[in-house]
Amino acid sequence: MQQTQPEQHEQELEAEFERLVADDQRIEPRDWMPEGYRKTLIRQIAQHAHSEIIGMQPEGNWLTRAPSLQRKAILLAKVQDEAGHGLYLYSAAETLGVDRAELLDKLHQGKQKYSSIFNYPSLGWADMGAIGWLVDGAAIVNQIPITRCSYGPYARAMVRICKEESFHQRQGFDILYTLSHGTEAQHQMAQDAVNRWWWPSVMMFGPPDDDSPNSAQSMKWGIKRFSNDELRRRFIDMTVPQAEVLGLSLPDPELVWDEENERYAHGPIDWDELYENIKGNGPCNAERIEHRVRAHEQGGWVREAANAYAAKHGDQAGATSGQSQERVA
Ligand code: BYC
Repeated sequence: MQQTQPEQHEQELEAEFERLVADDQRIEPRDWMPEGYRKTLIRQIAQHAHSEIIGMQPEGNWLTRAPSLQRKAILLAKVQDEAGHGLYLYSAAETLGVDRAELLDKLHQGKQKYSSIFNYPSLGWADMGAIGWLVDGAAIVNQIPITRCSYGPYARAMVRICKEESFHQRQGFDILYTLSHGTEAQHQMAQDAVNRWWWPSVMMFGPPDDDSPNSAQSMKWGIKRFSNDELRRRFIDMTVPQAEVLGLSLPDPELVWDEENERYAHGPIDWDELYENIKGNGPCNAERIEHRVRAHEQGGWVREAANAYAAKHGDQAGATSGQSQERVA
């Protein structure tokens, strides 16, 4: 059967897309892309952006209770970085033709996800150390490969984000090191926080490979470069020696060096805990969304003022653009 001209054109565009991906070049916003690729990116980038802004909550909880002015200033800078990461990522998602206001509505209505890790409570100051060391440590392992993602705006956003995450991880390590080498009570605080954040951090990488419906296609498209299990393994291998330097143990008696495979073997992961969390039944899911919706409503006047200012000054990138009614997330 003979092809119509539009069909032939579509095939050429698809071949060009596949060539760019195979050559490890970047797809840019105006390039043709398959609809599934666009949807997958919007899903992942939106979840990533939501994780950054929801991730401000467990630490925001401790800003007023930091033990010194210096610790407070550092934590404040870290939480502000996270807001910034959210903004880069919402901007990256907007290059795919969605509106950030629509993404935020989906987050608020529970129609889009954010990382499971932020549904755990931060119960003490040492949790700031454990979040920095383990959660940001896991984030770095997951995000460095995304600097090579096939979609240009996402990959470029990740370069700066990863640099900032390194500082975040380092500050967490420093908090834990100080506590671990302080009084016996401080050492116990650090150990307790690590005990509570270890398994959730291991789970952050997502379900095991044989239960990860999106991985195969995302890897073919160069959105993901490594599987969930591979990144999890790298995180564990990187973290165990750091725990030794901290003088803290990890809560897994089966964590031993496996000589033959040159990696750490670990105990069983409680996948039911992850699936329940993702379904909305983790310890803090409801609290996180309630807080987020309240903050959004209370910030409404800021968005109105920014839009009014942009309209007054004829700023095409502001409220006057049909693209986004809401420039301030
Ligand atoms: N939590 O097929 P799979 C940060 C979902 S923030 C919740 O493997 P995929 C920081 C998954 O979405 C860093 N949901 O999916 C901020 C999928 O559901 P849908 C956050 C999860 O996408 C502040 C389903 O399970 N990082 O560092 O191929 C302070 C099946 O999974 C989770 C990112 O967002 C989870 N843990 O792989 C401190 C990184 N895992 O969408 C630190 C970017 C899986 O089909 N994202 N699900 O309904 C990714 O790399 C990938 O999306 C994932 C999942 C590896 C997370």
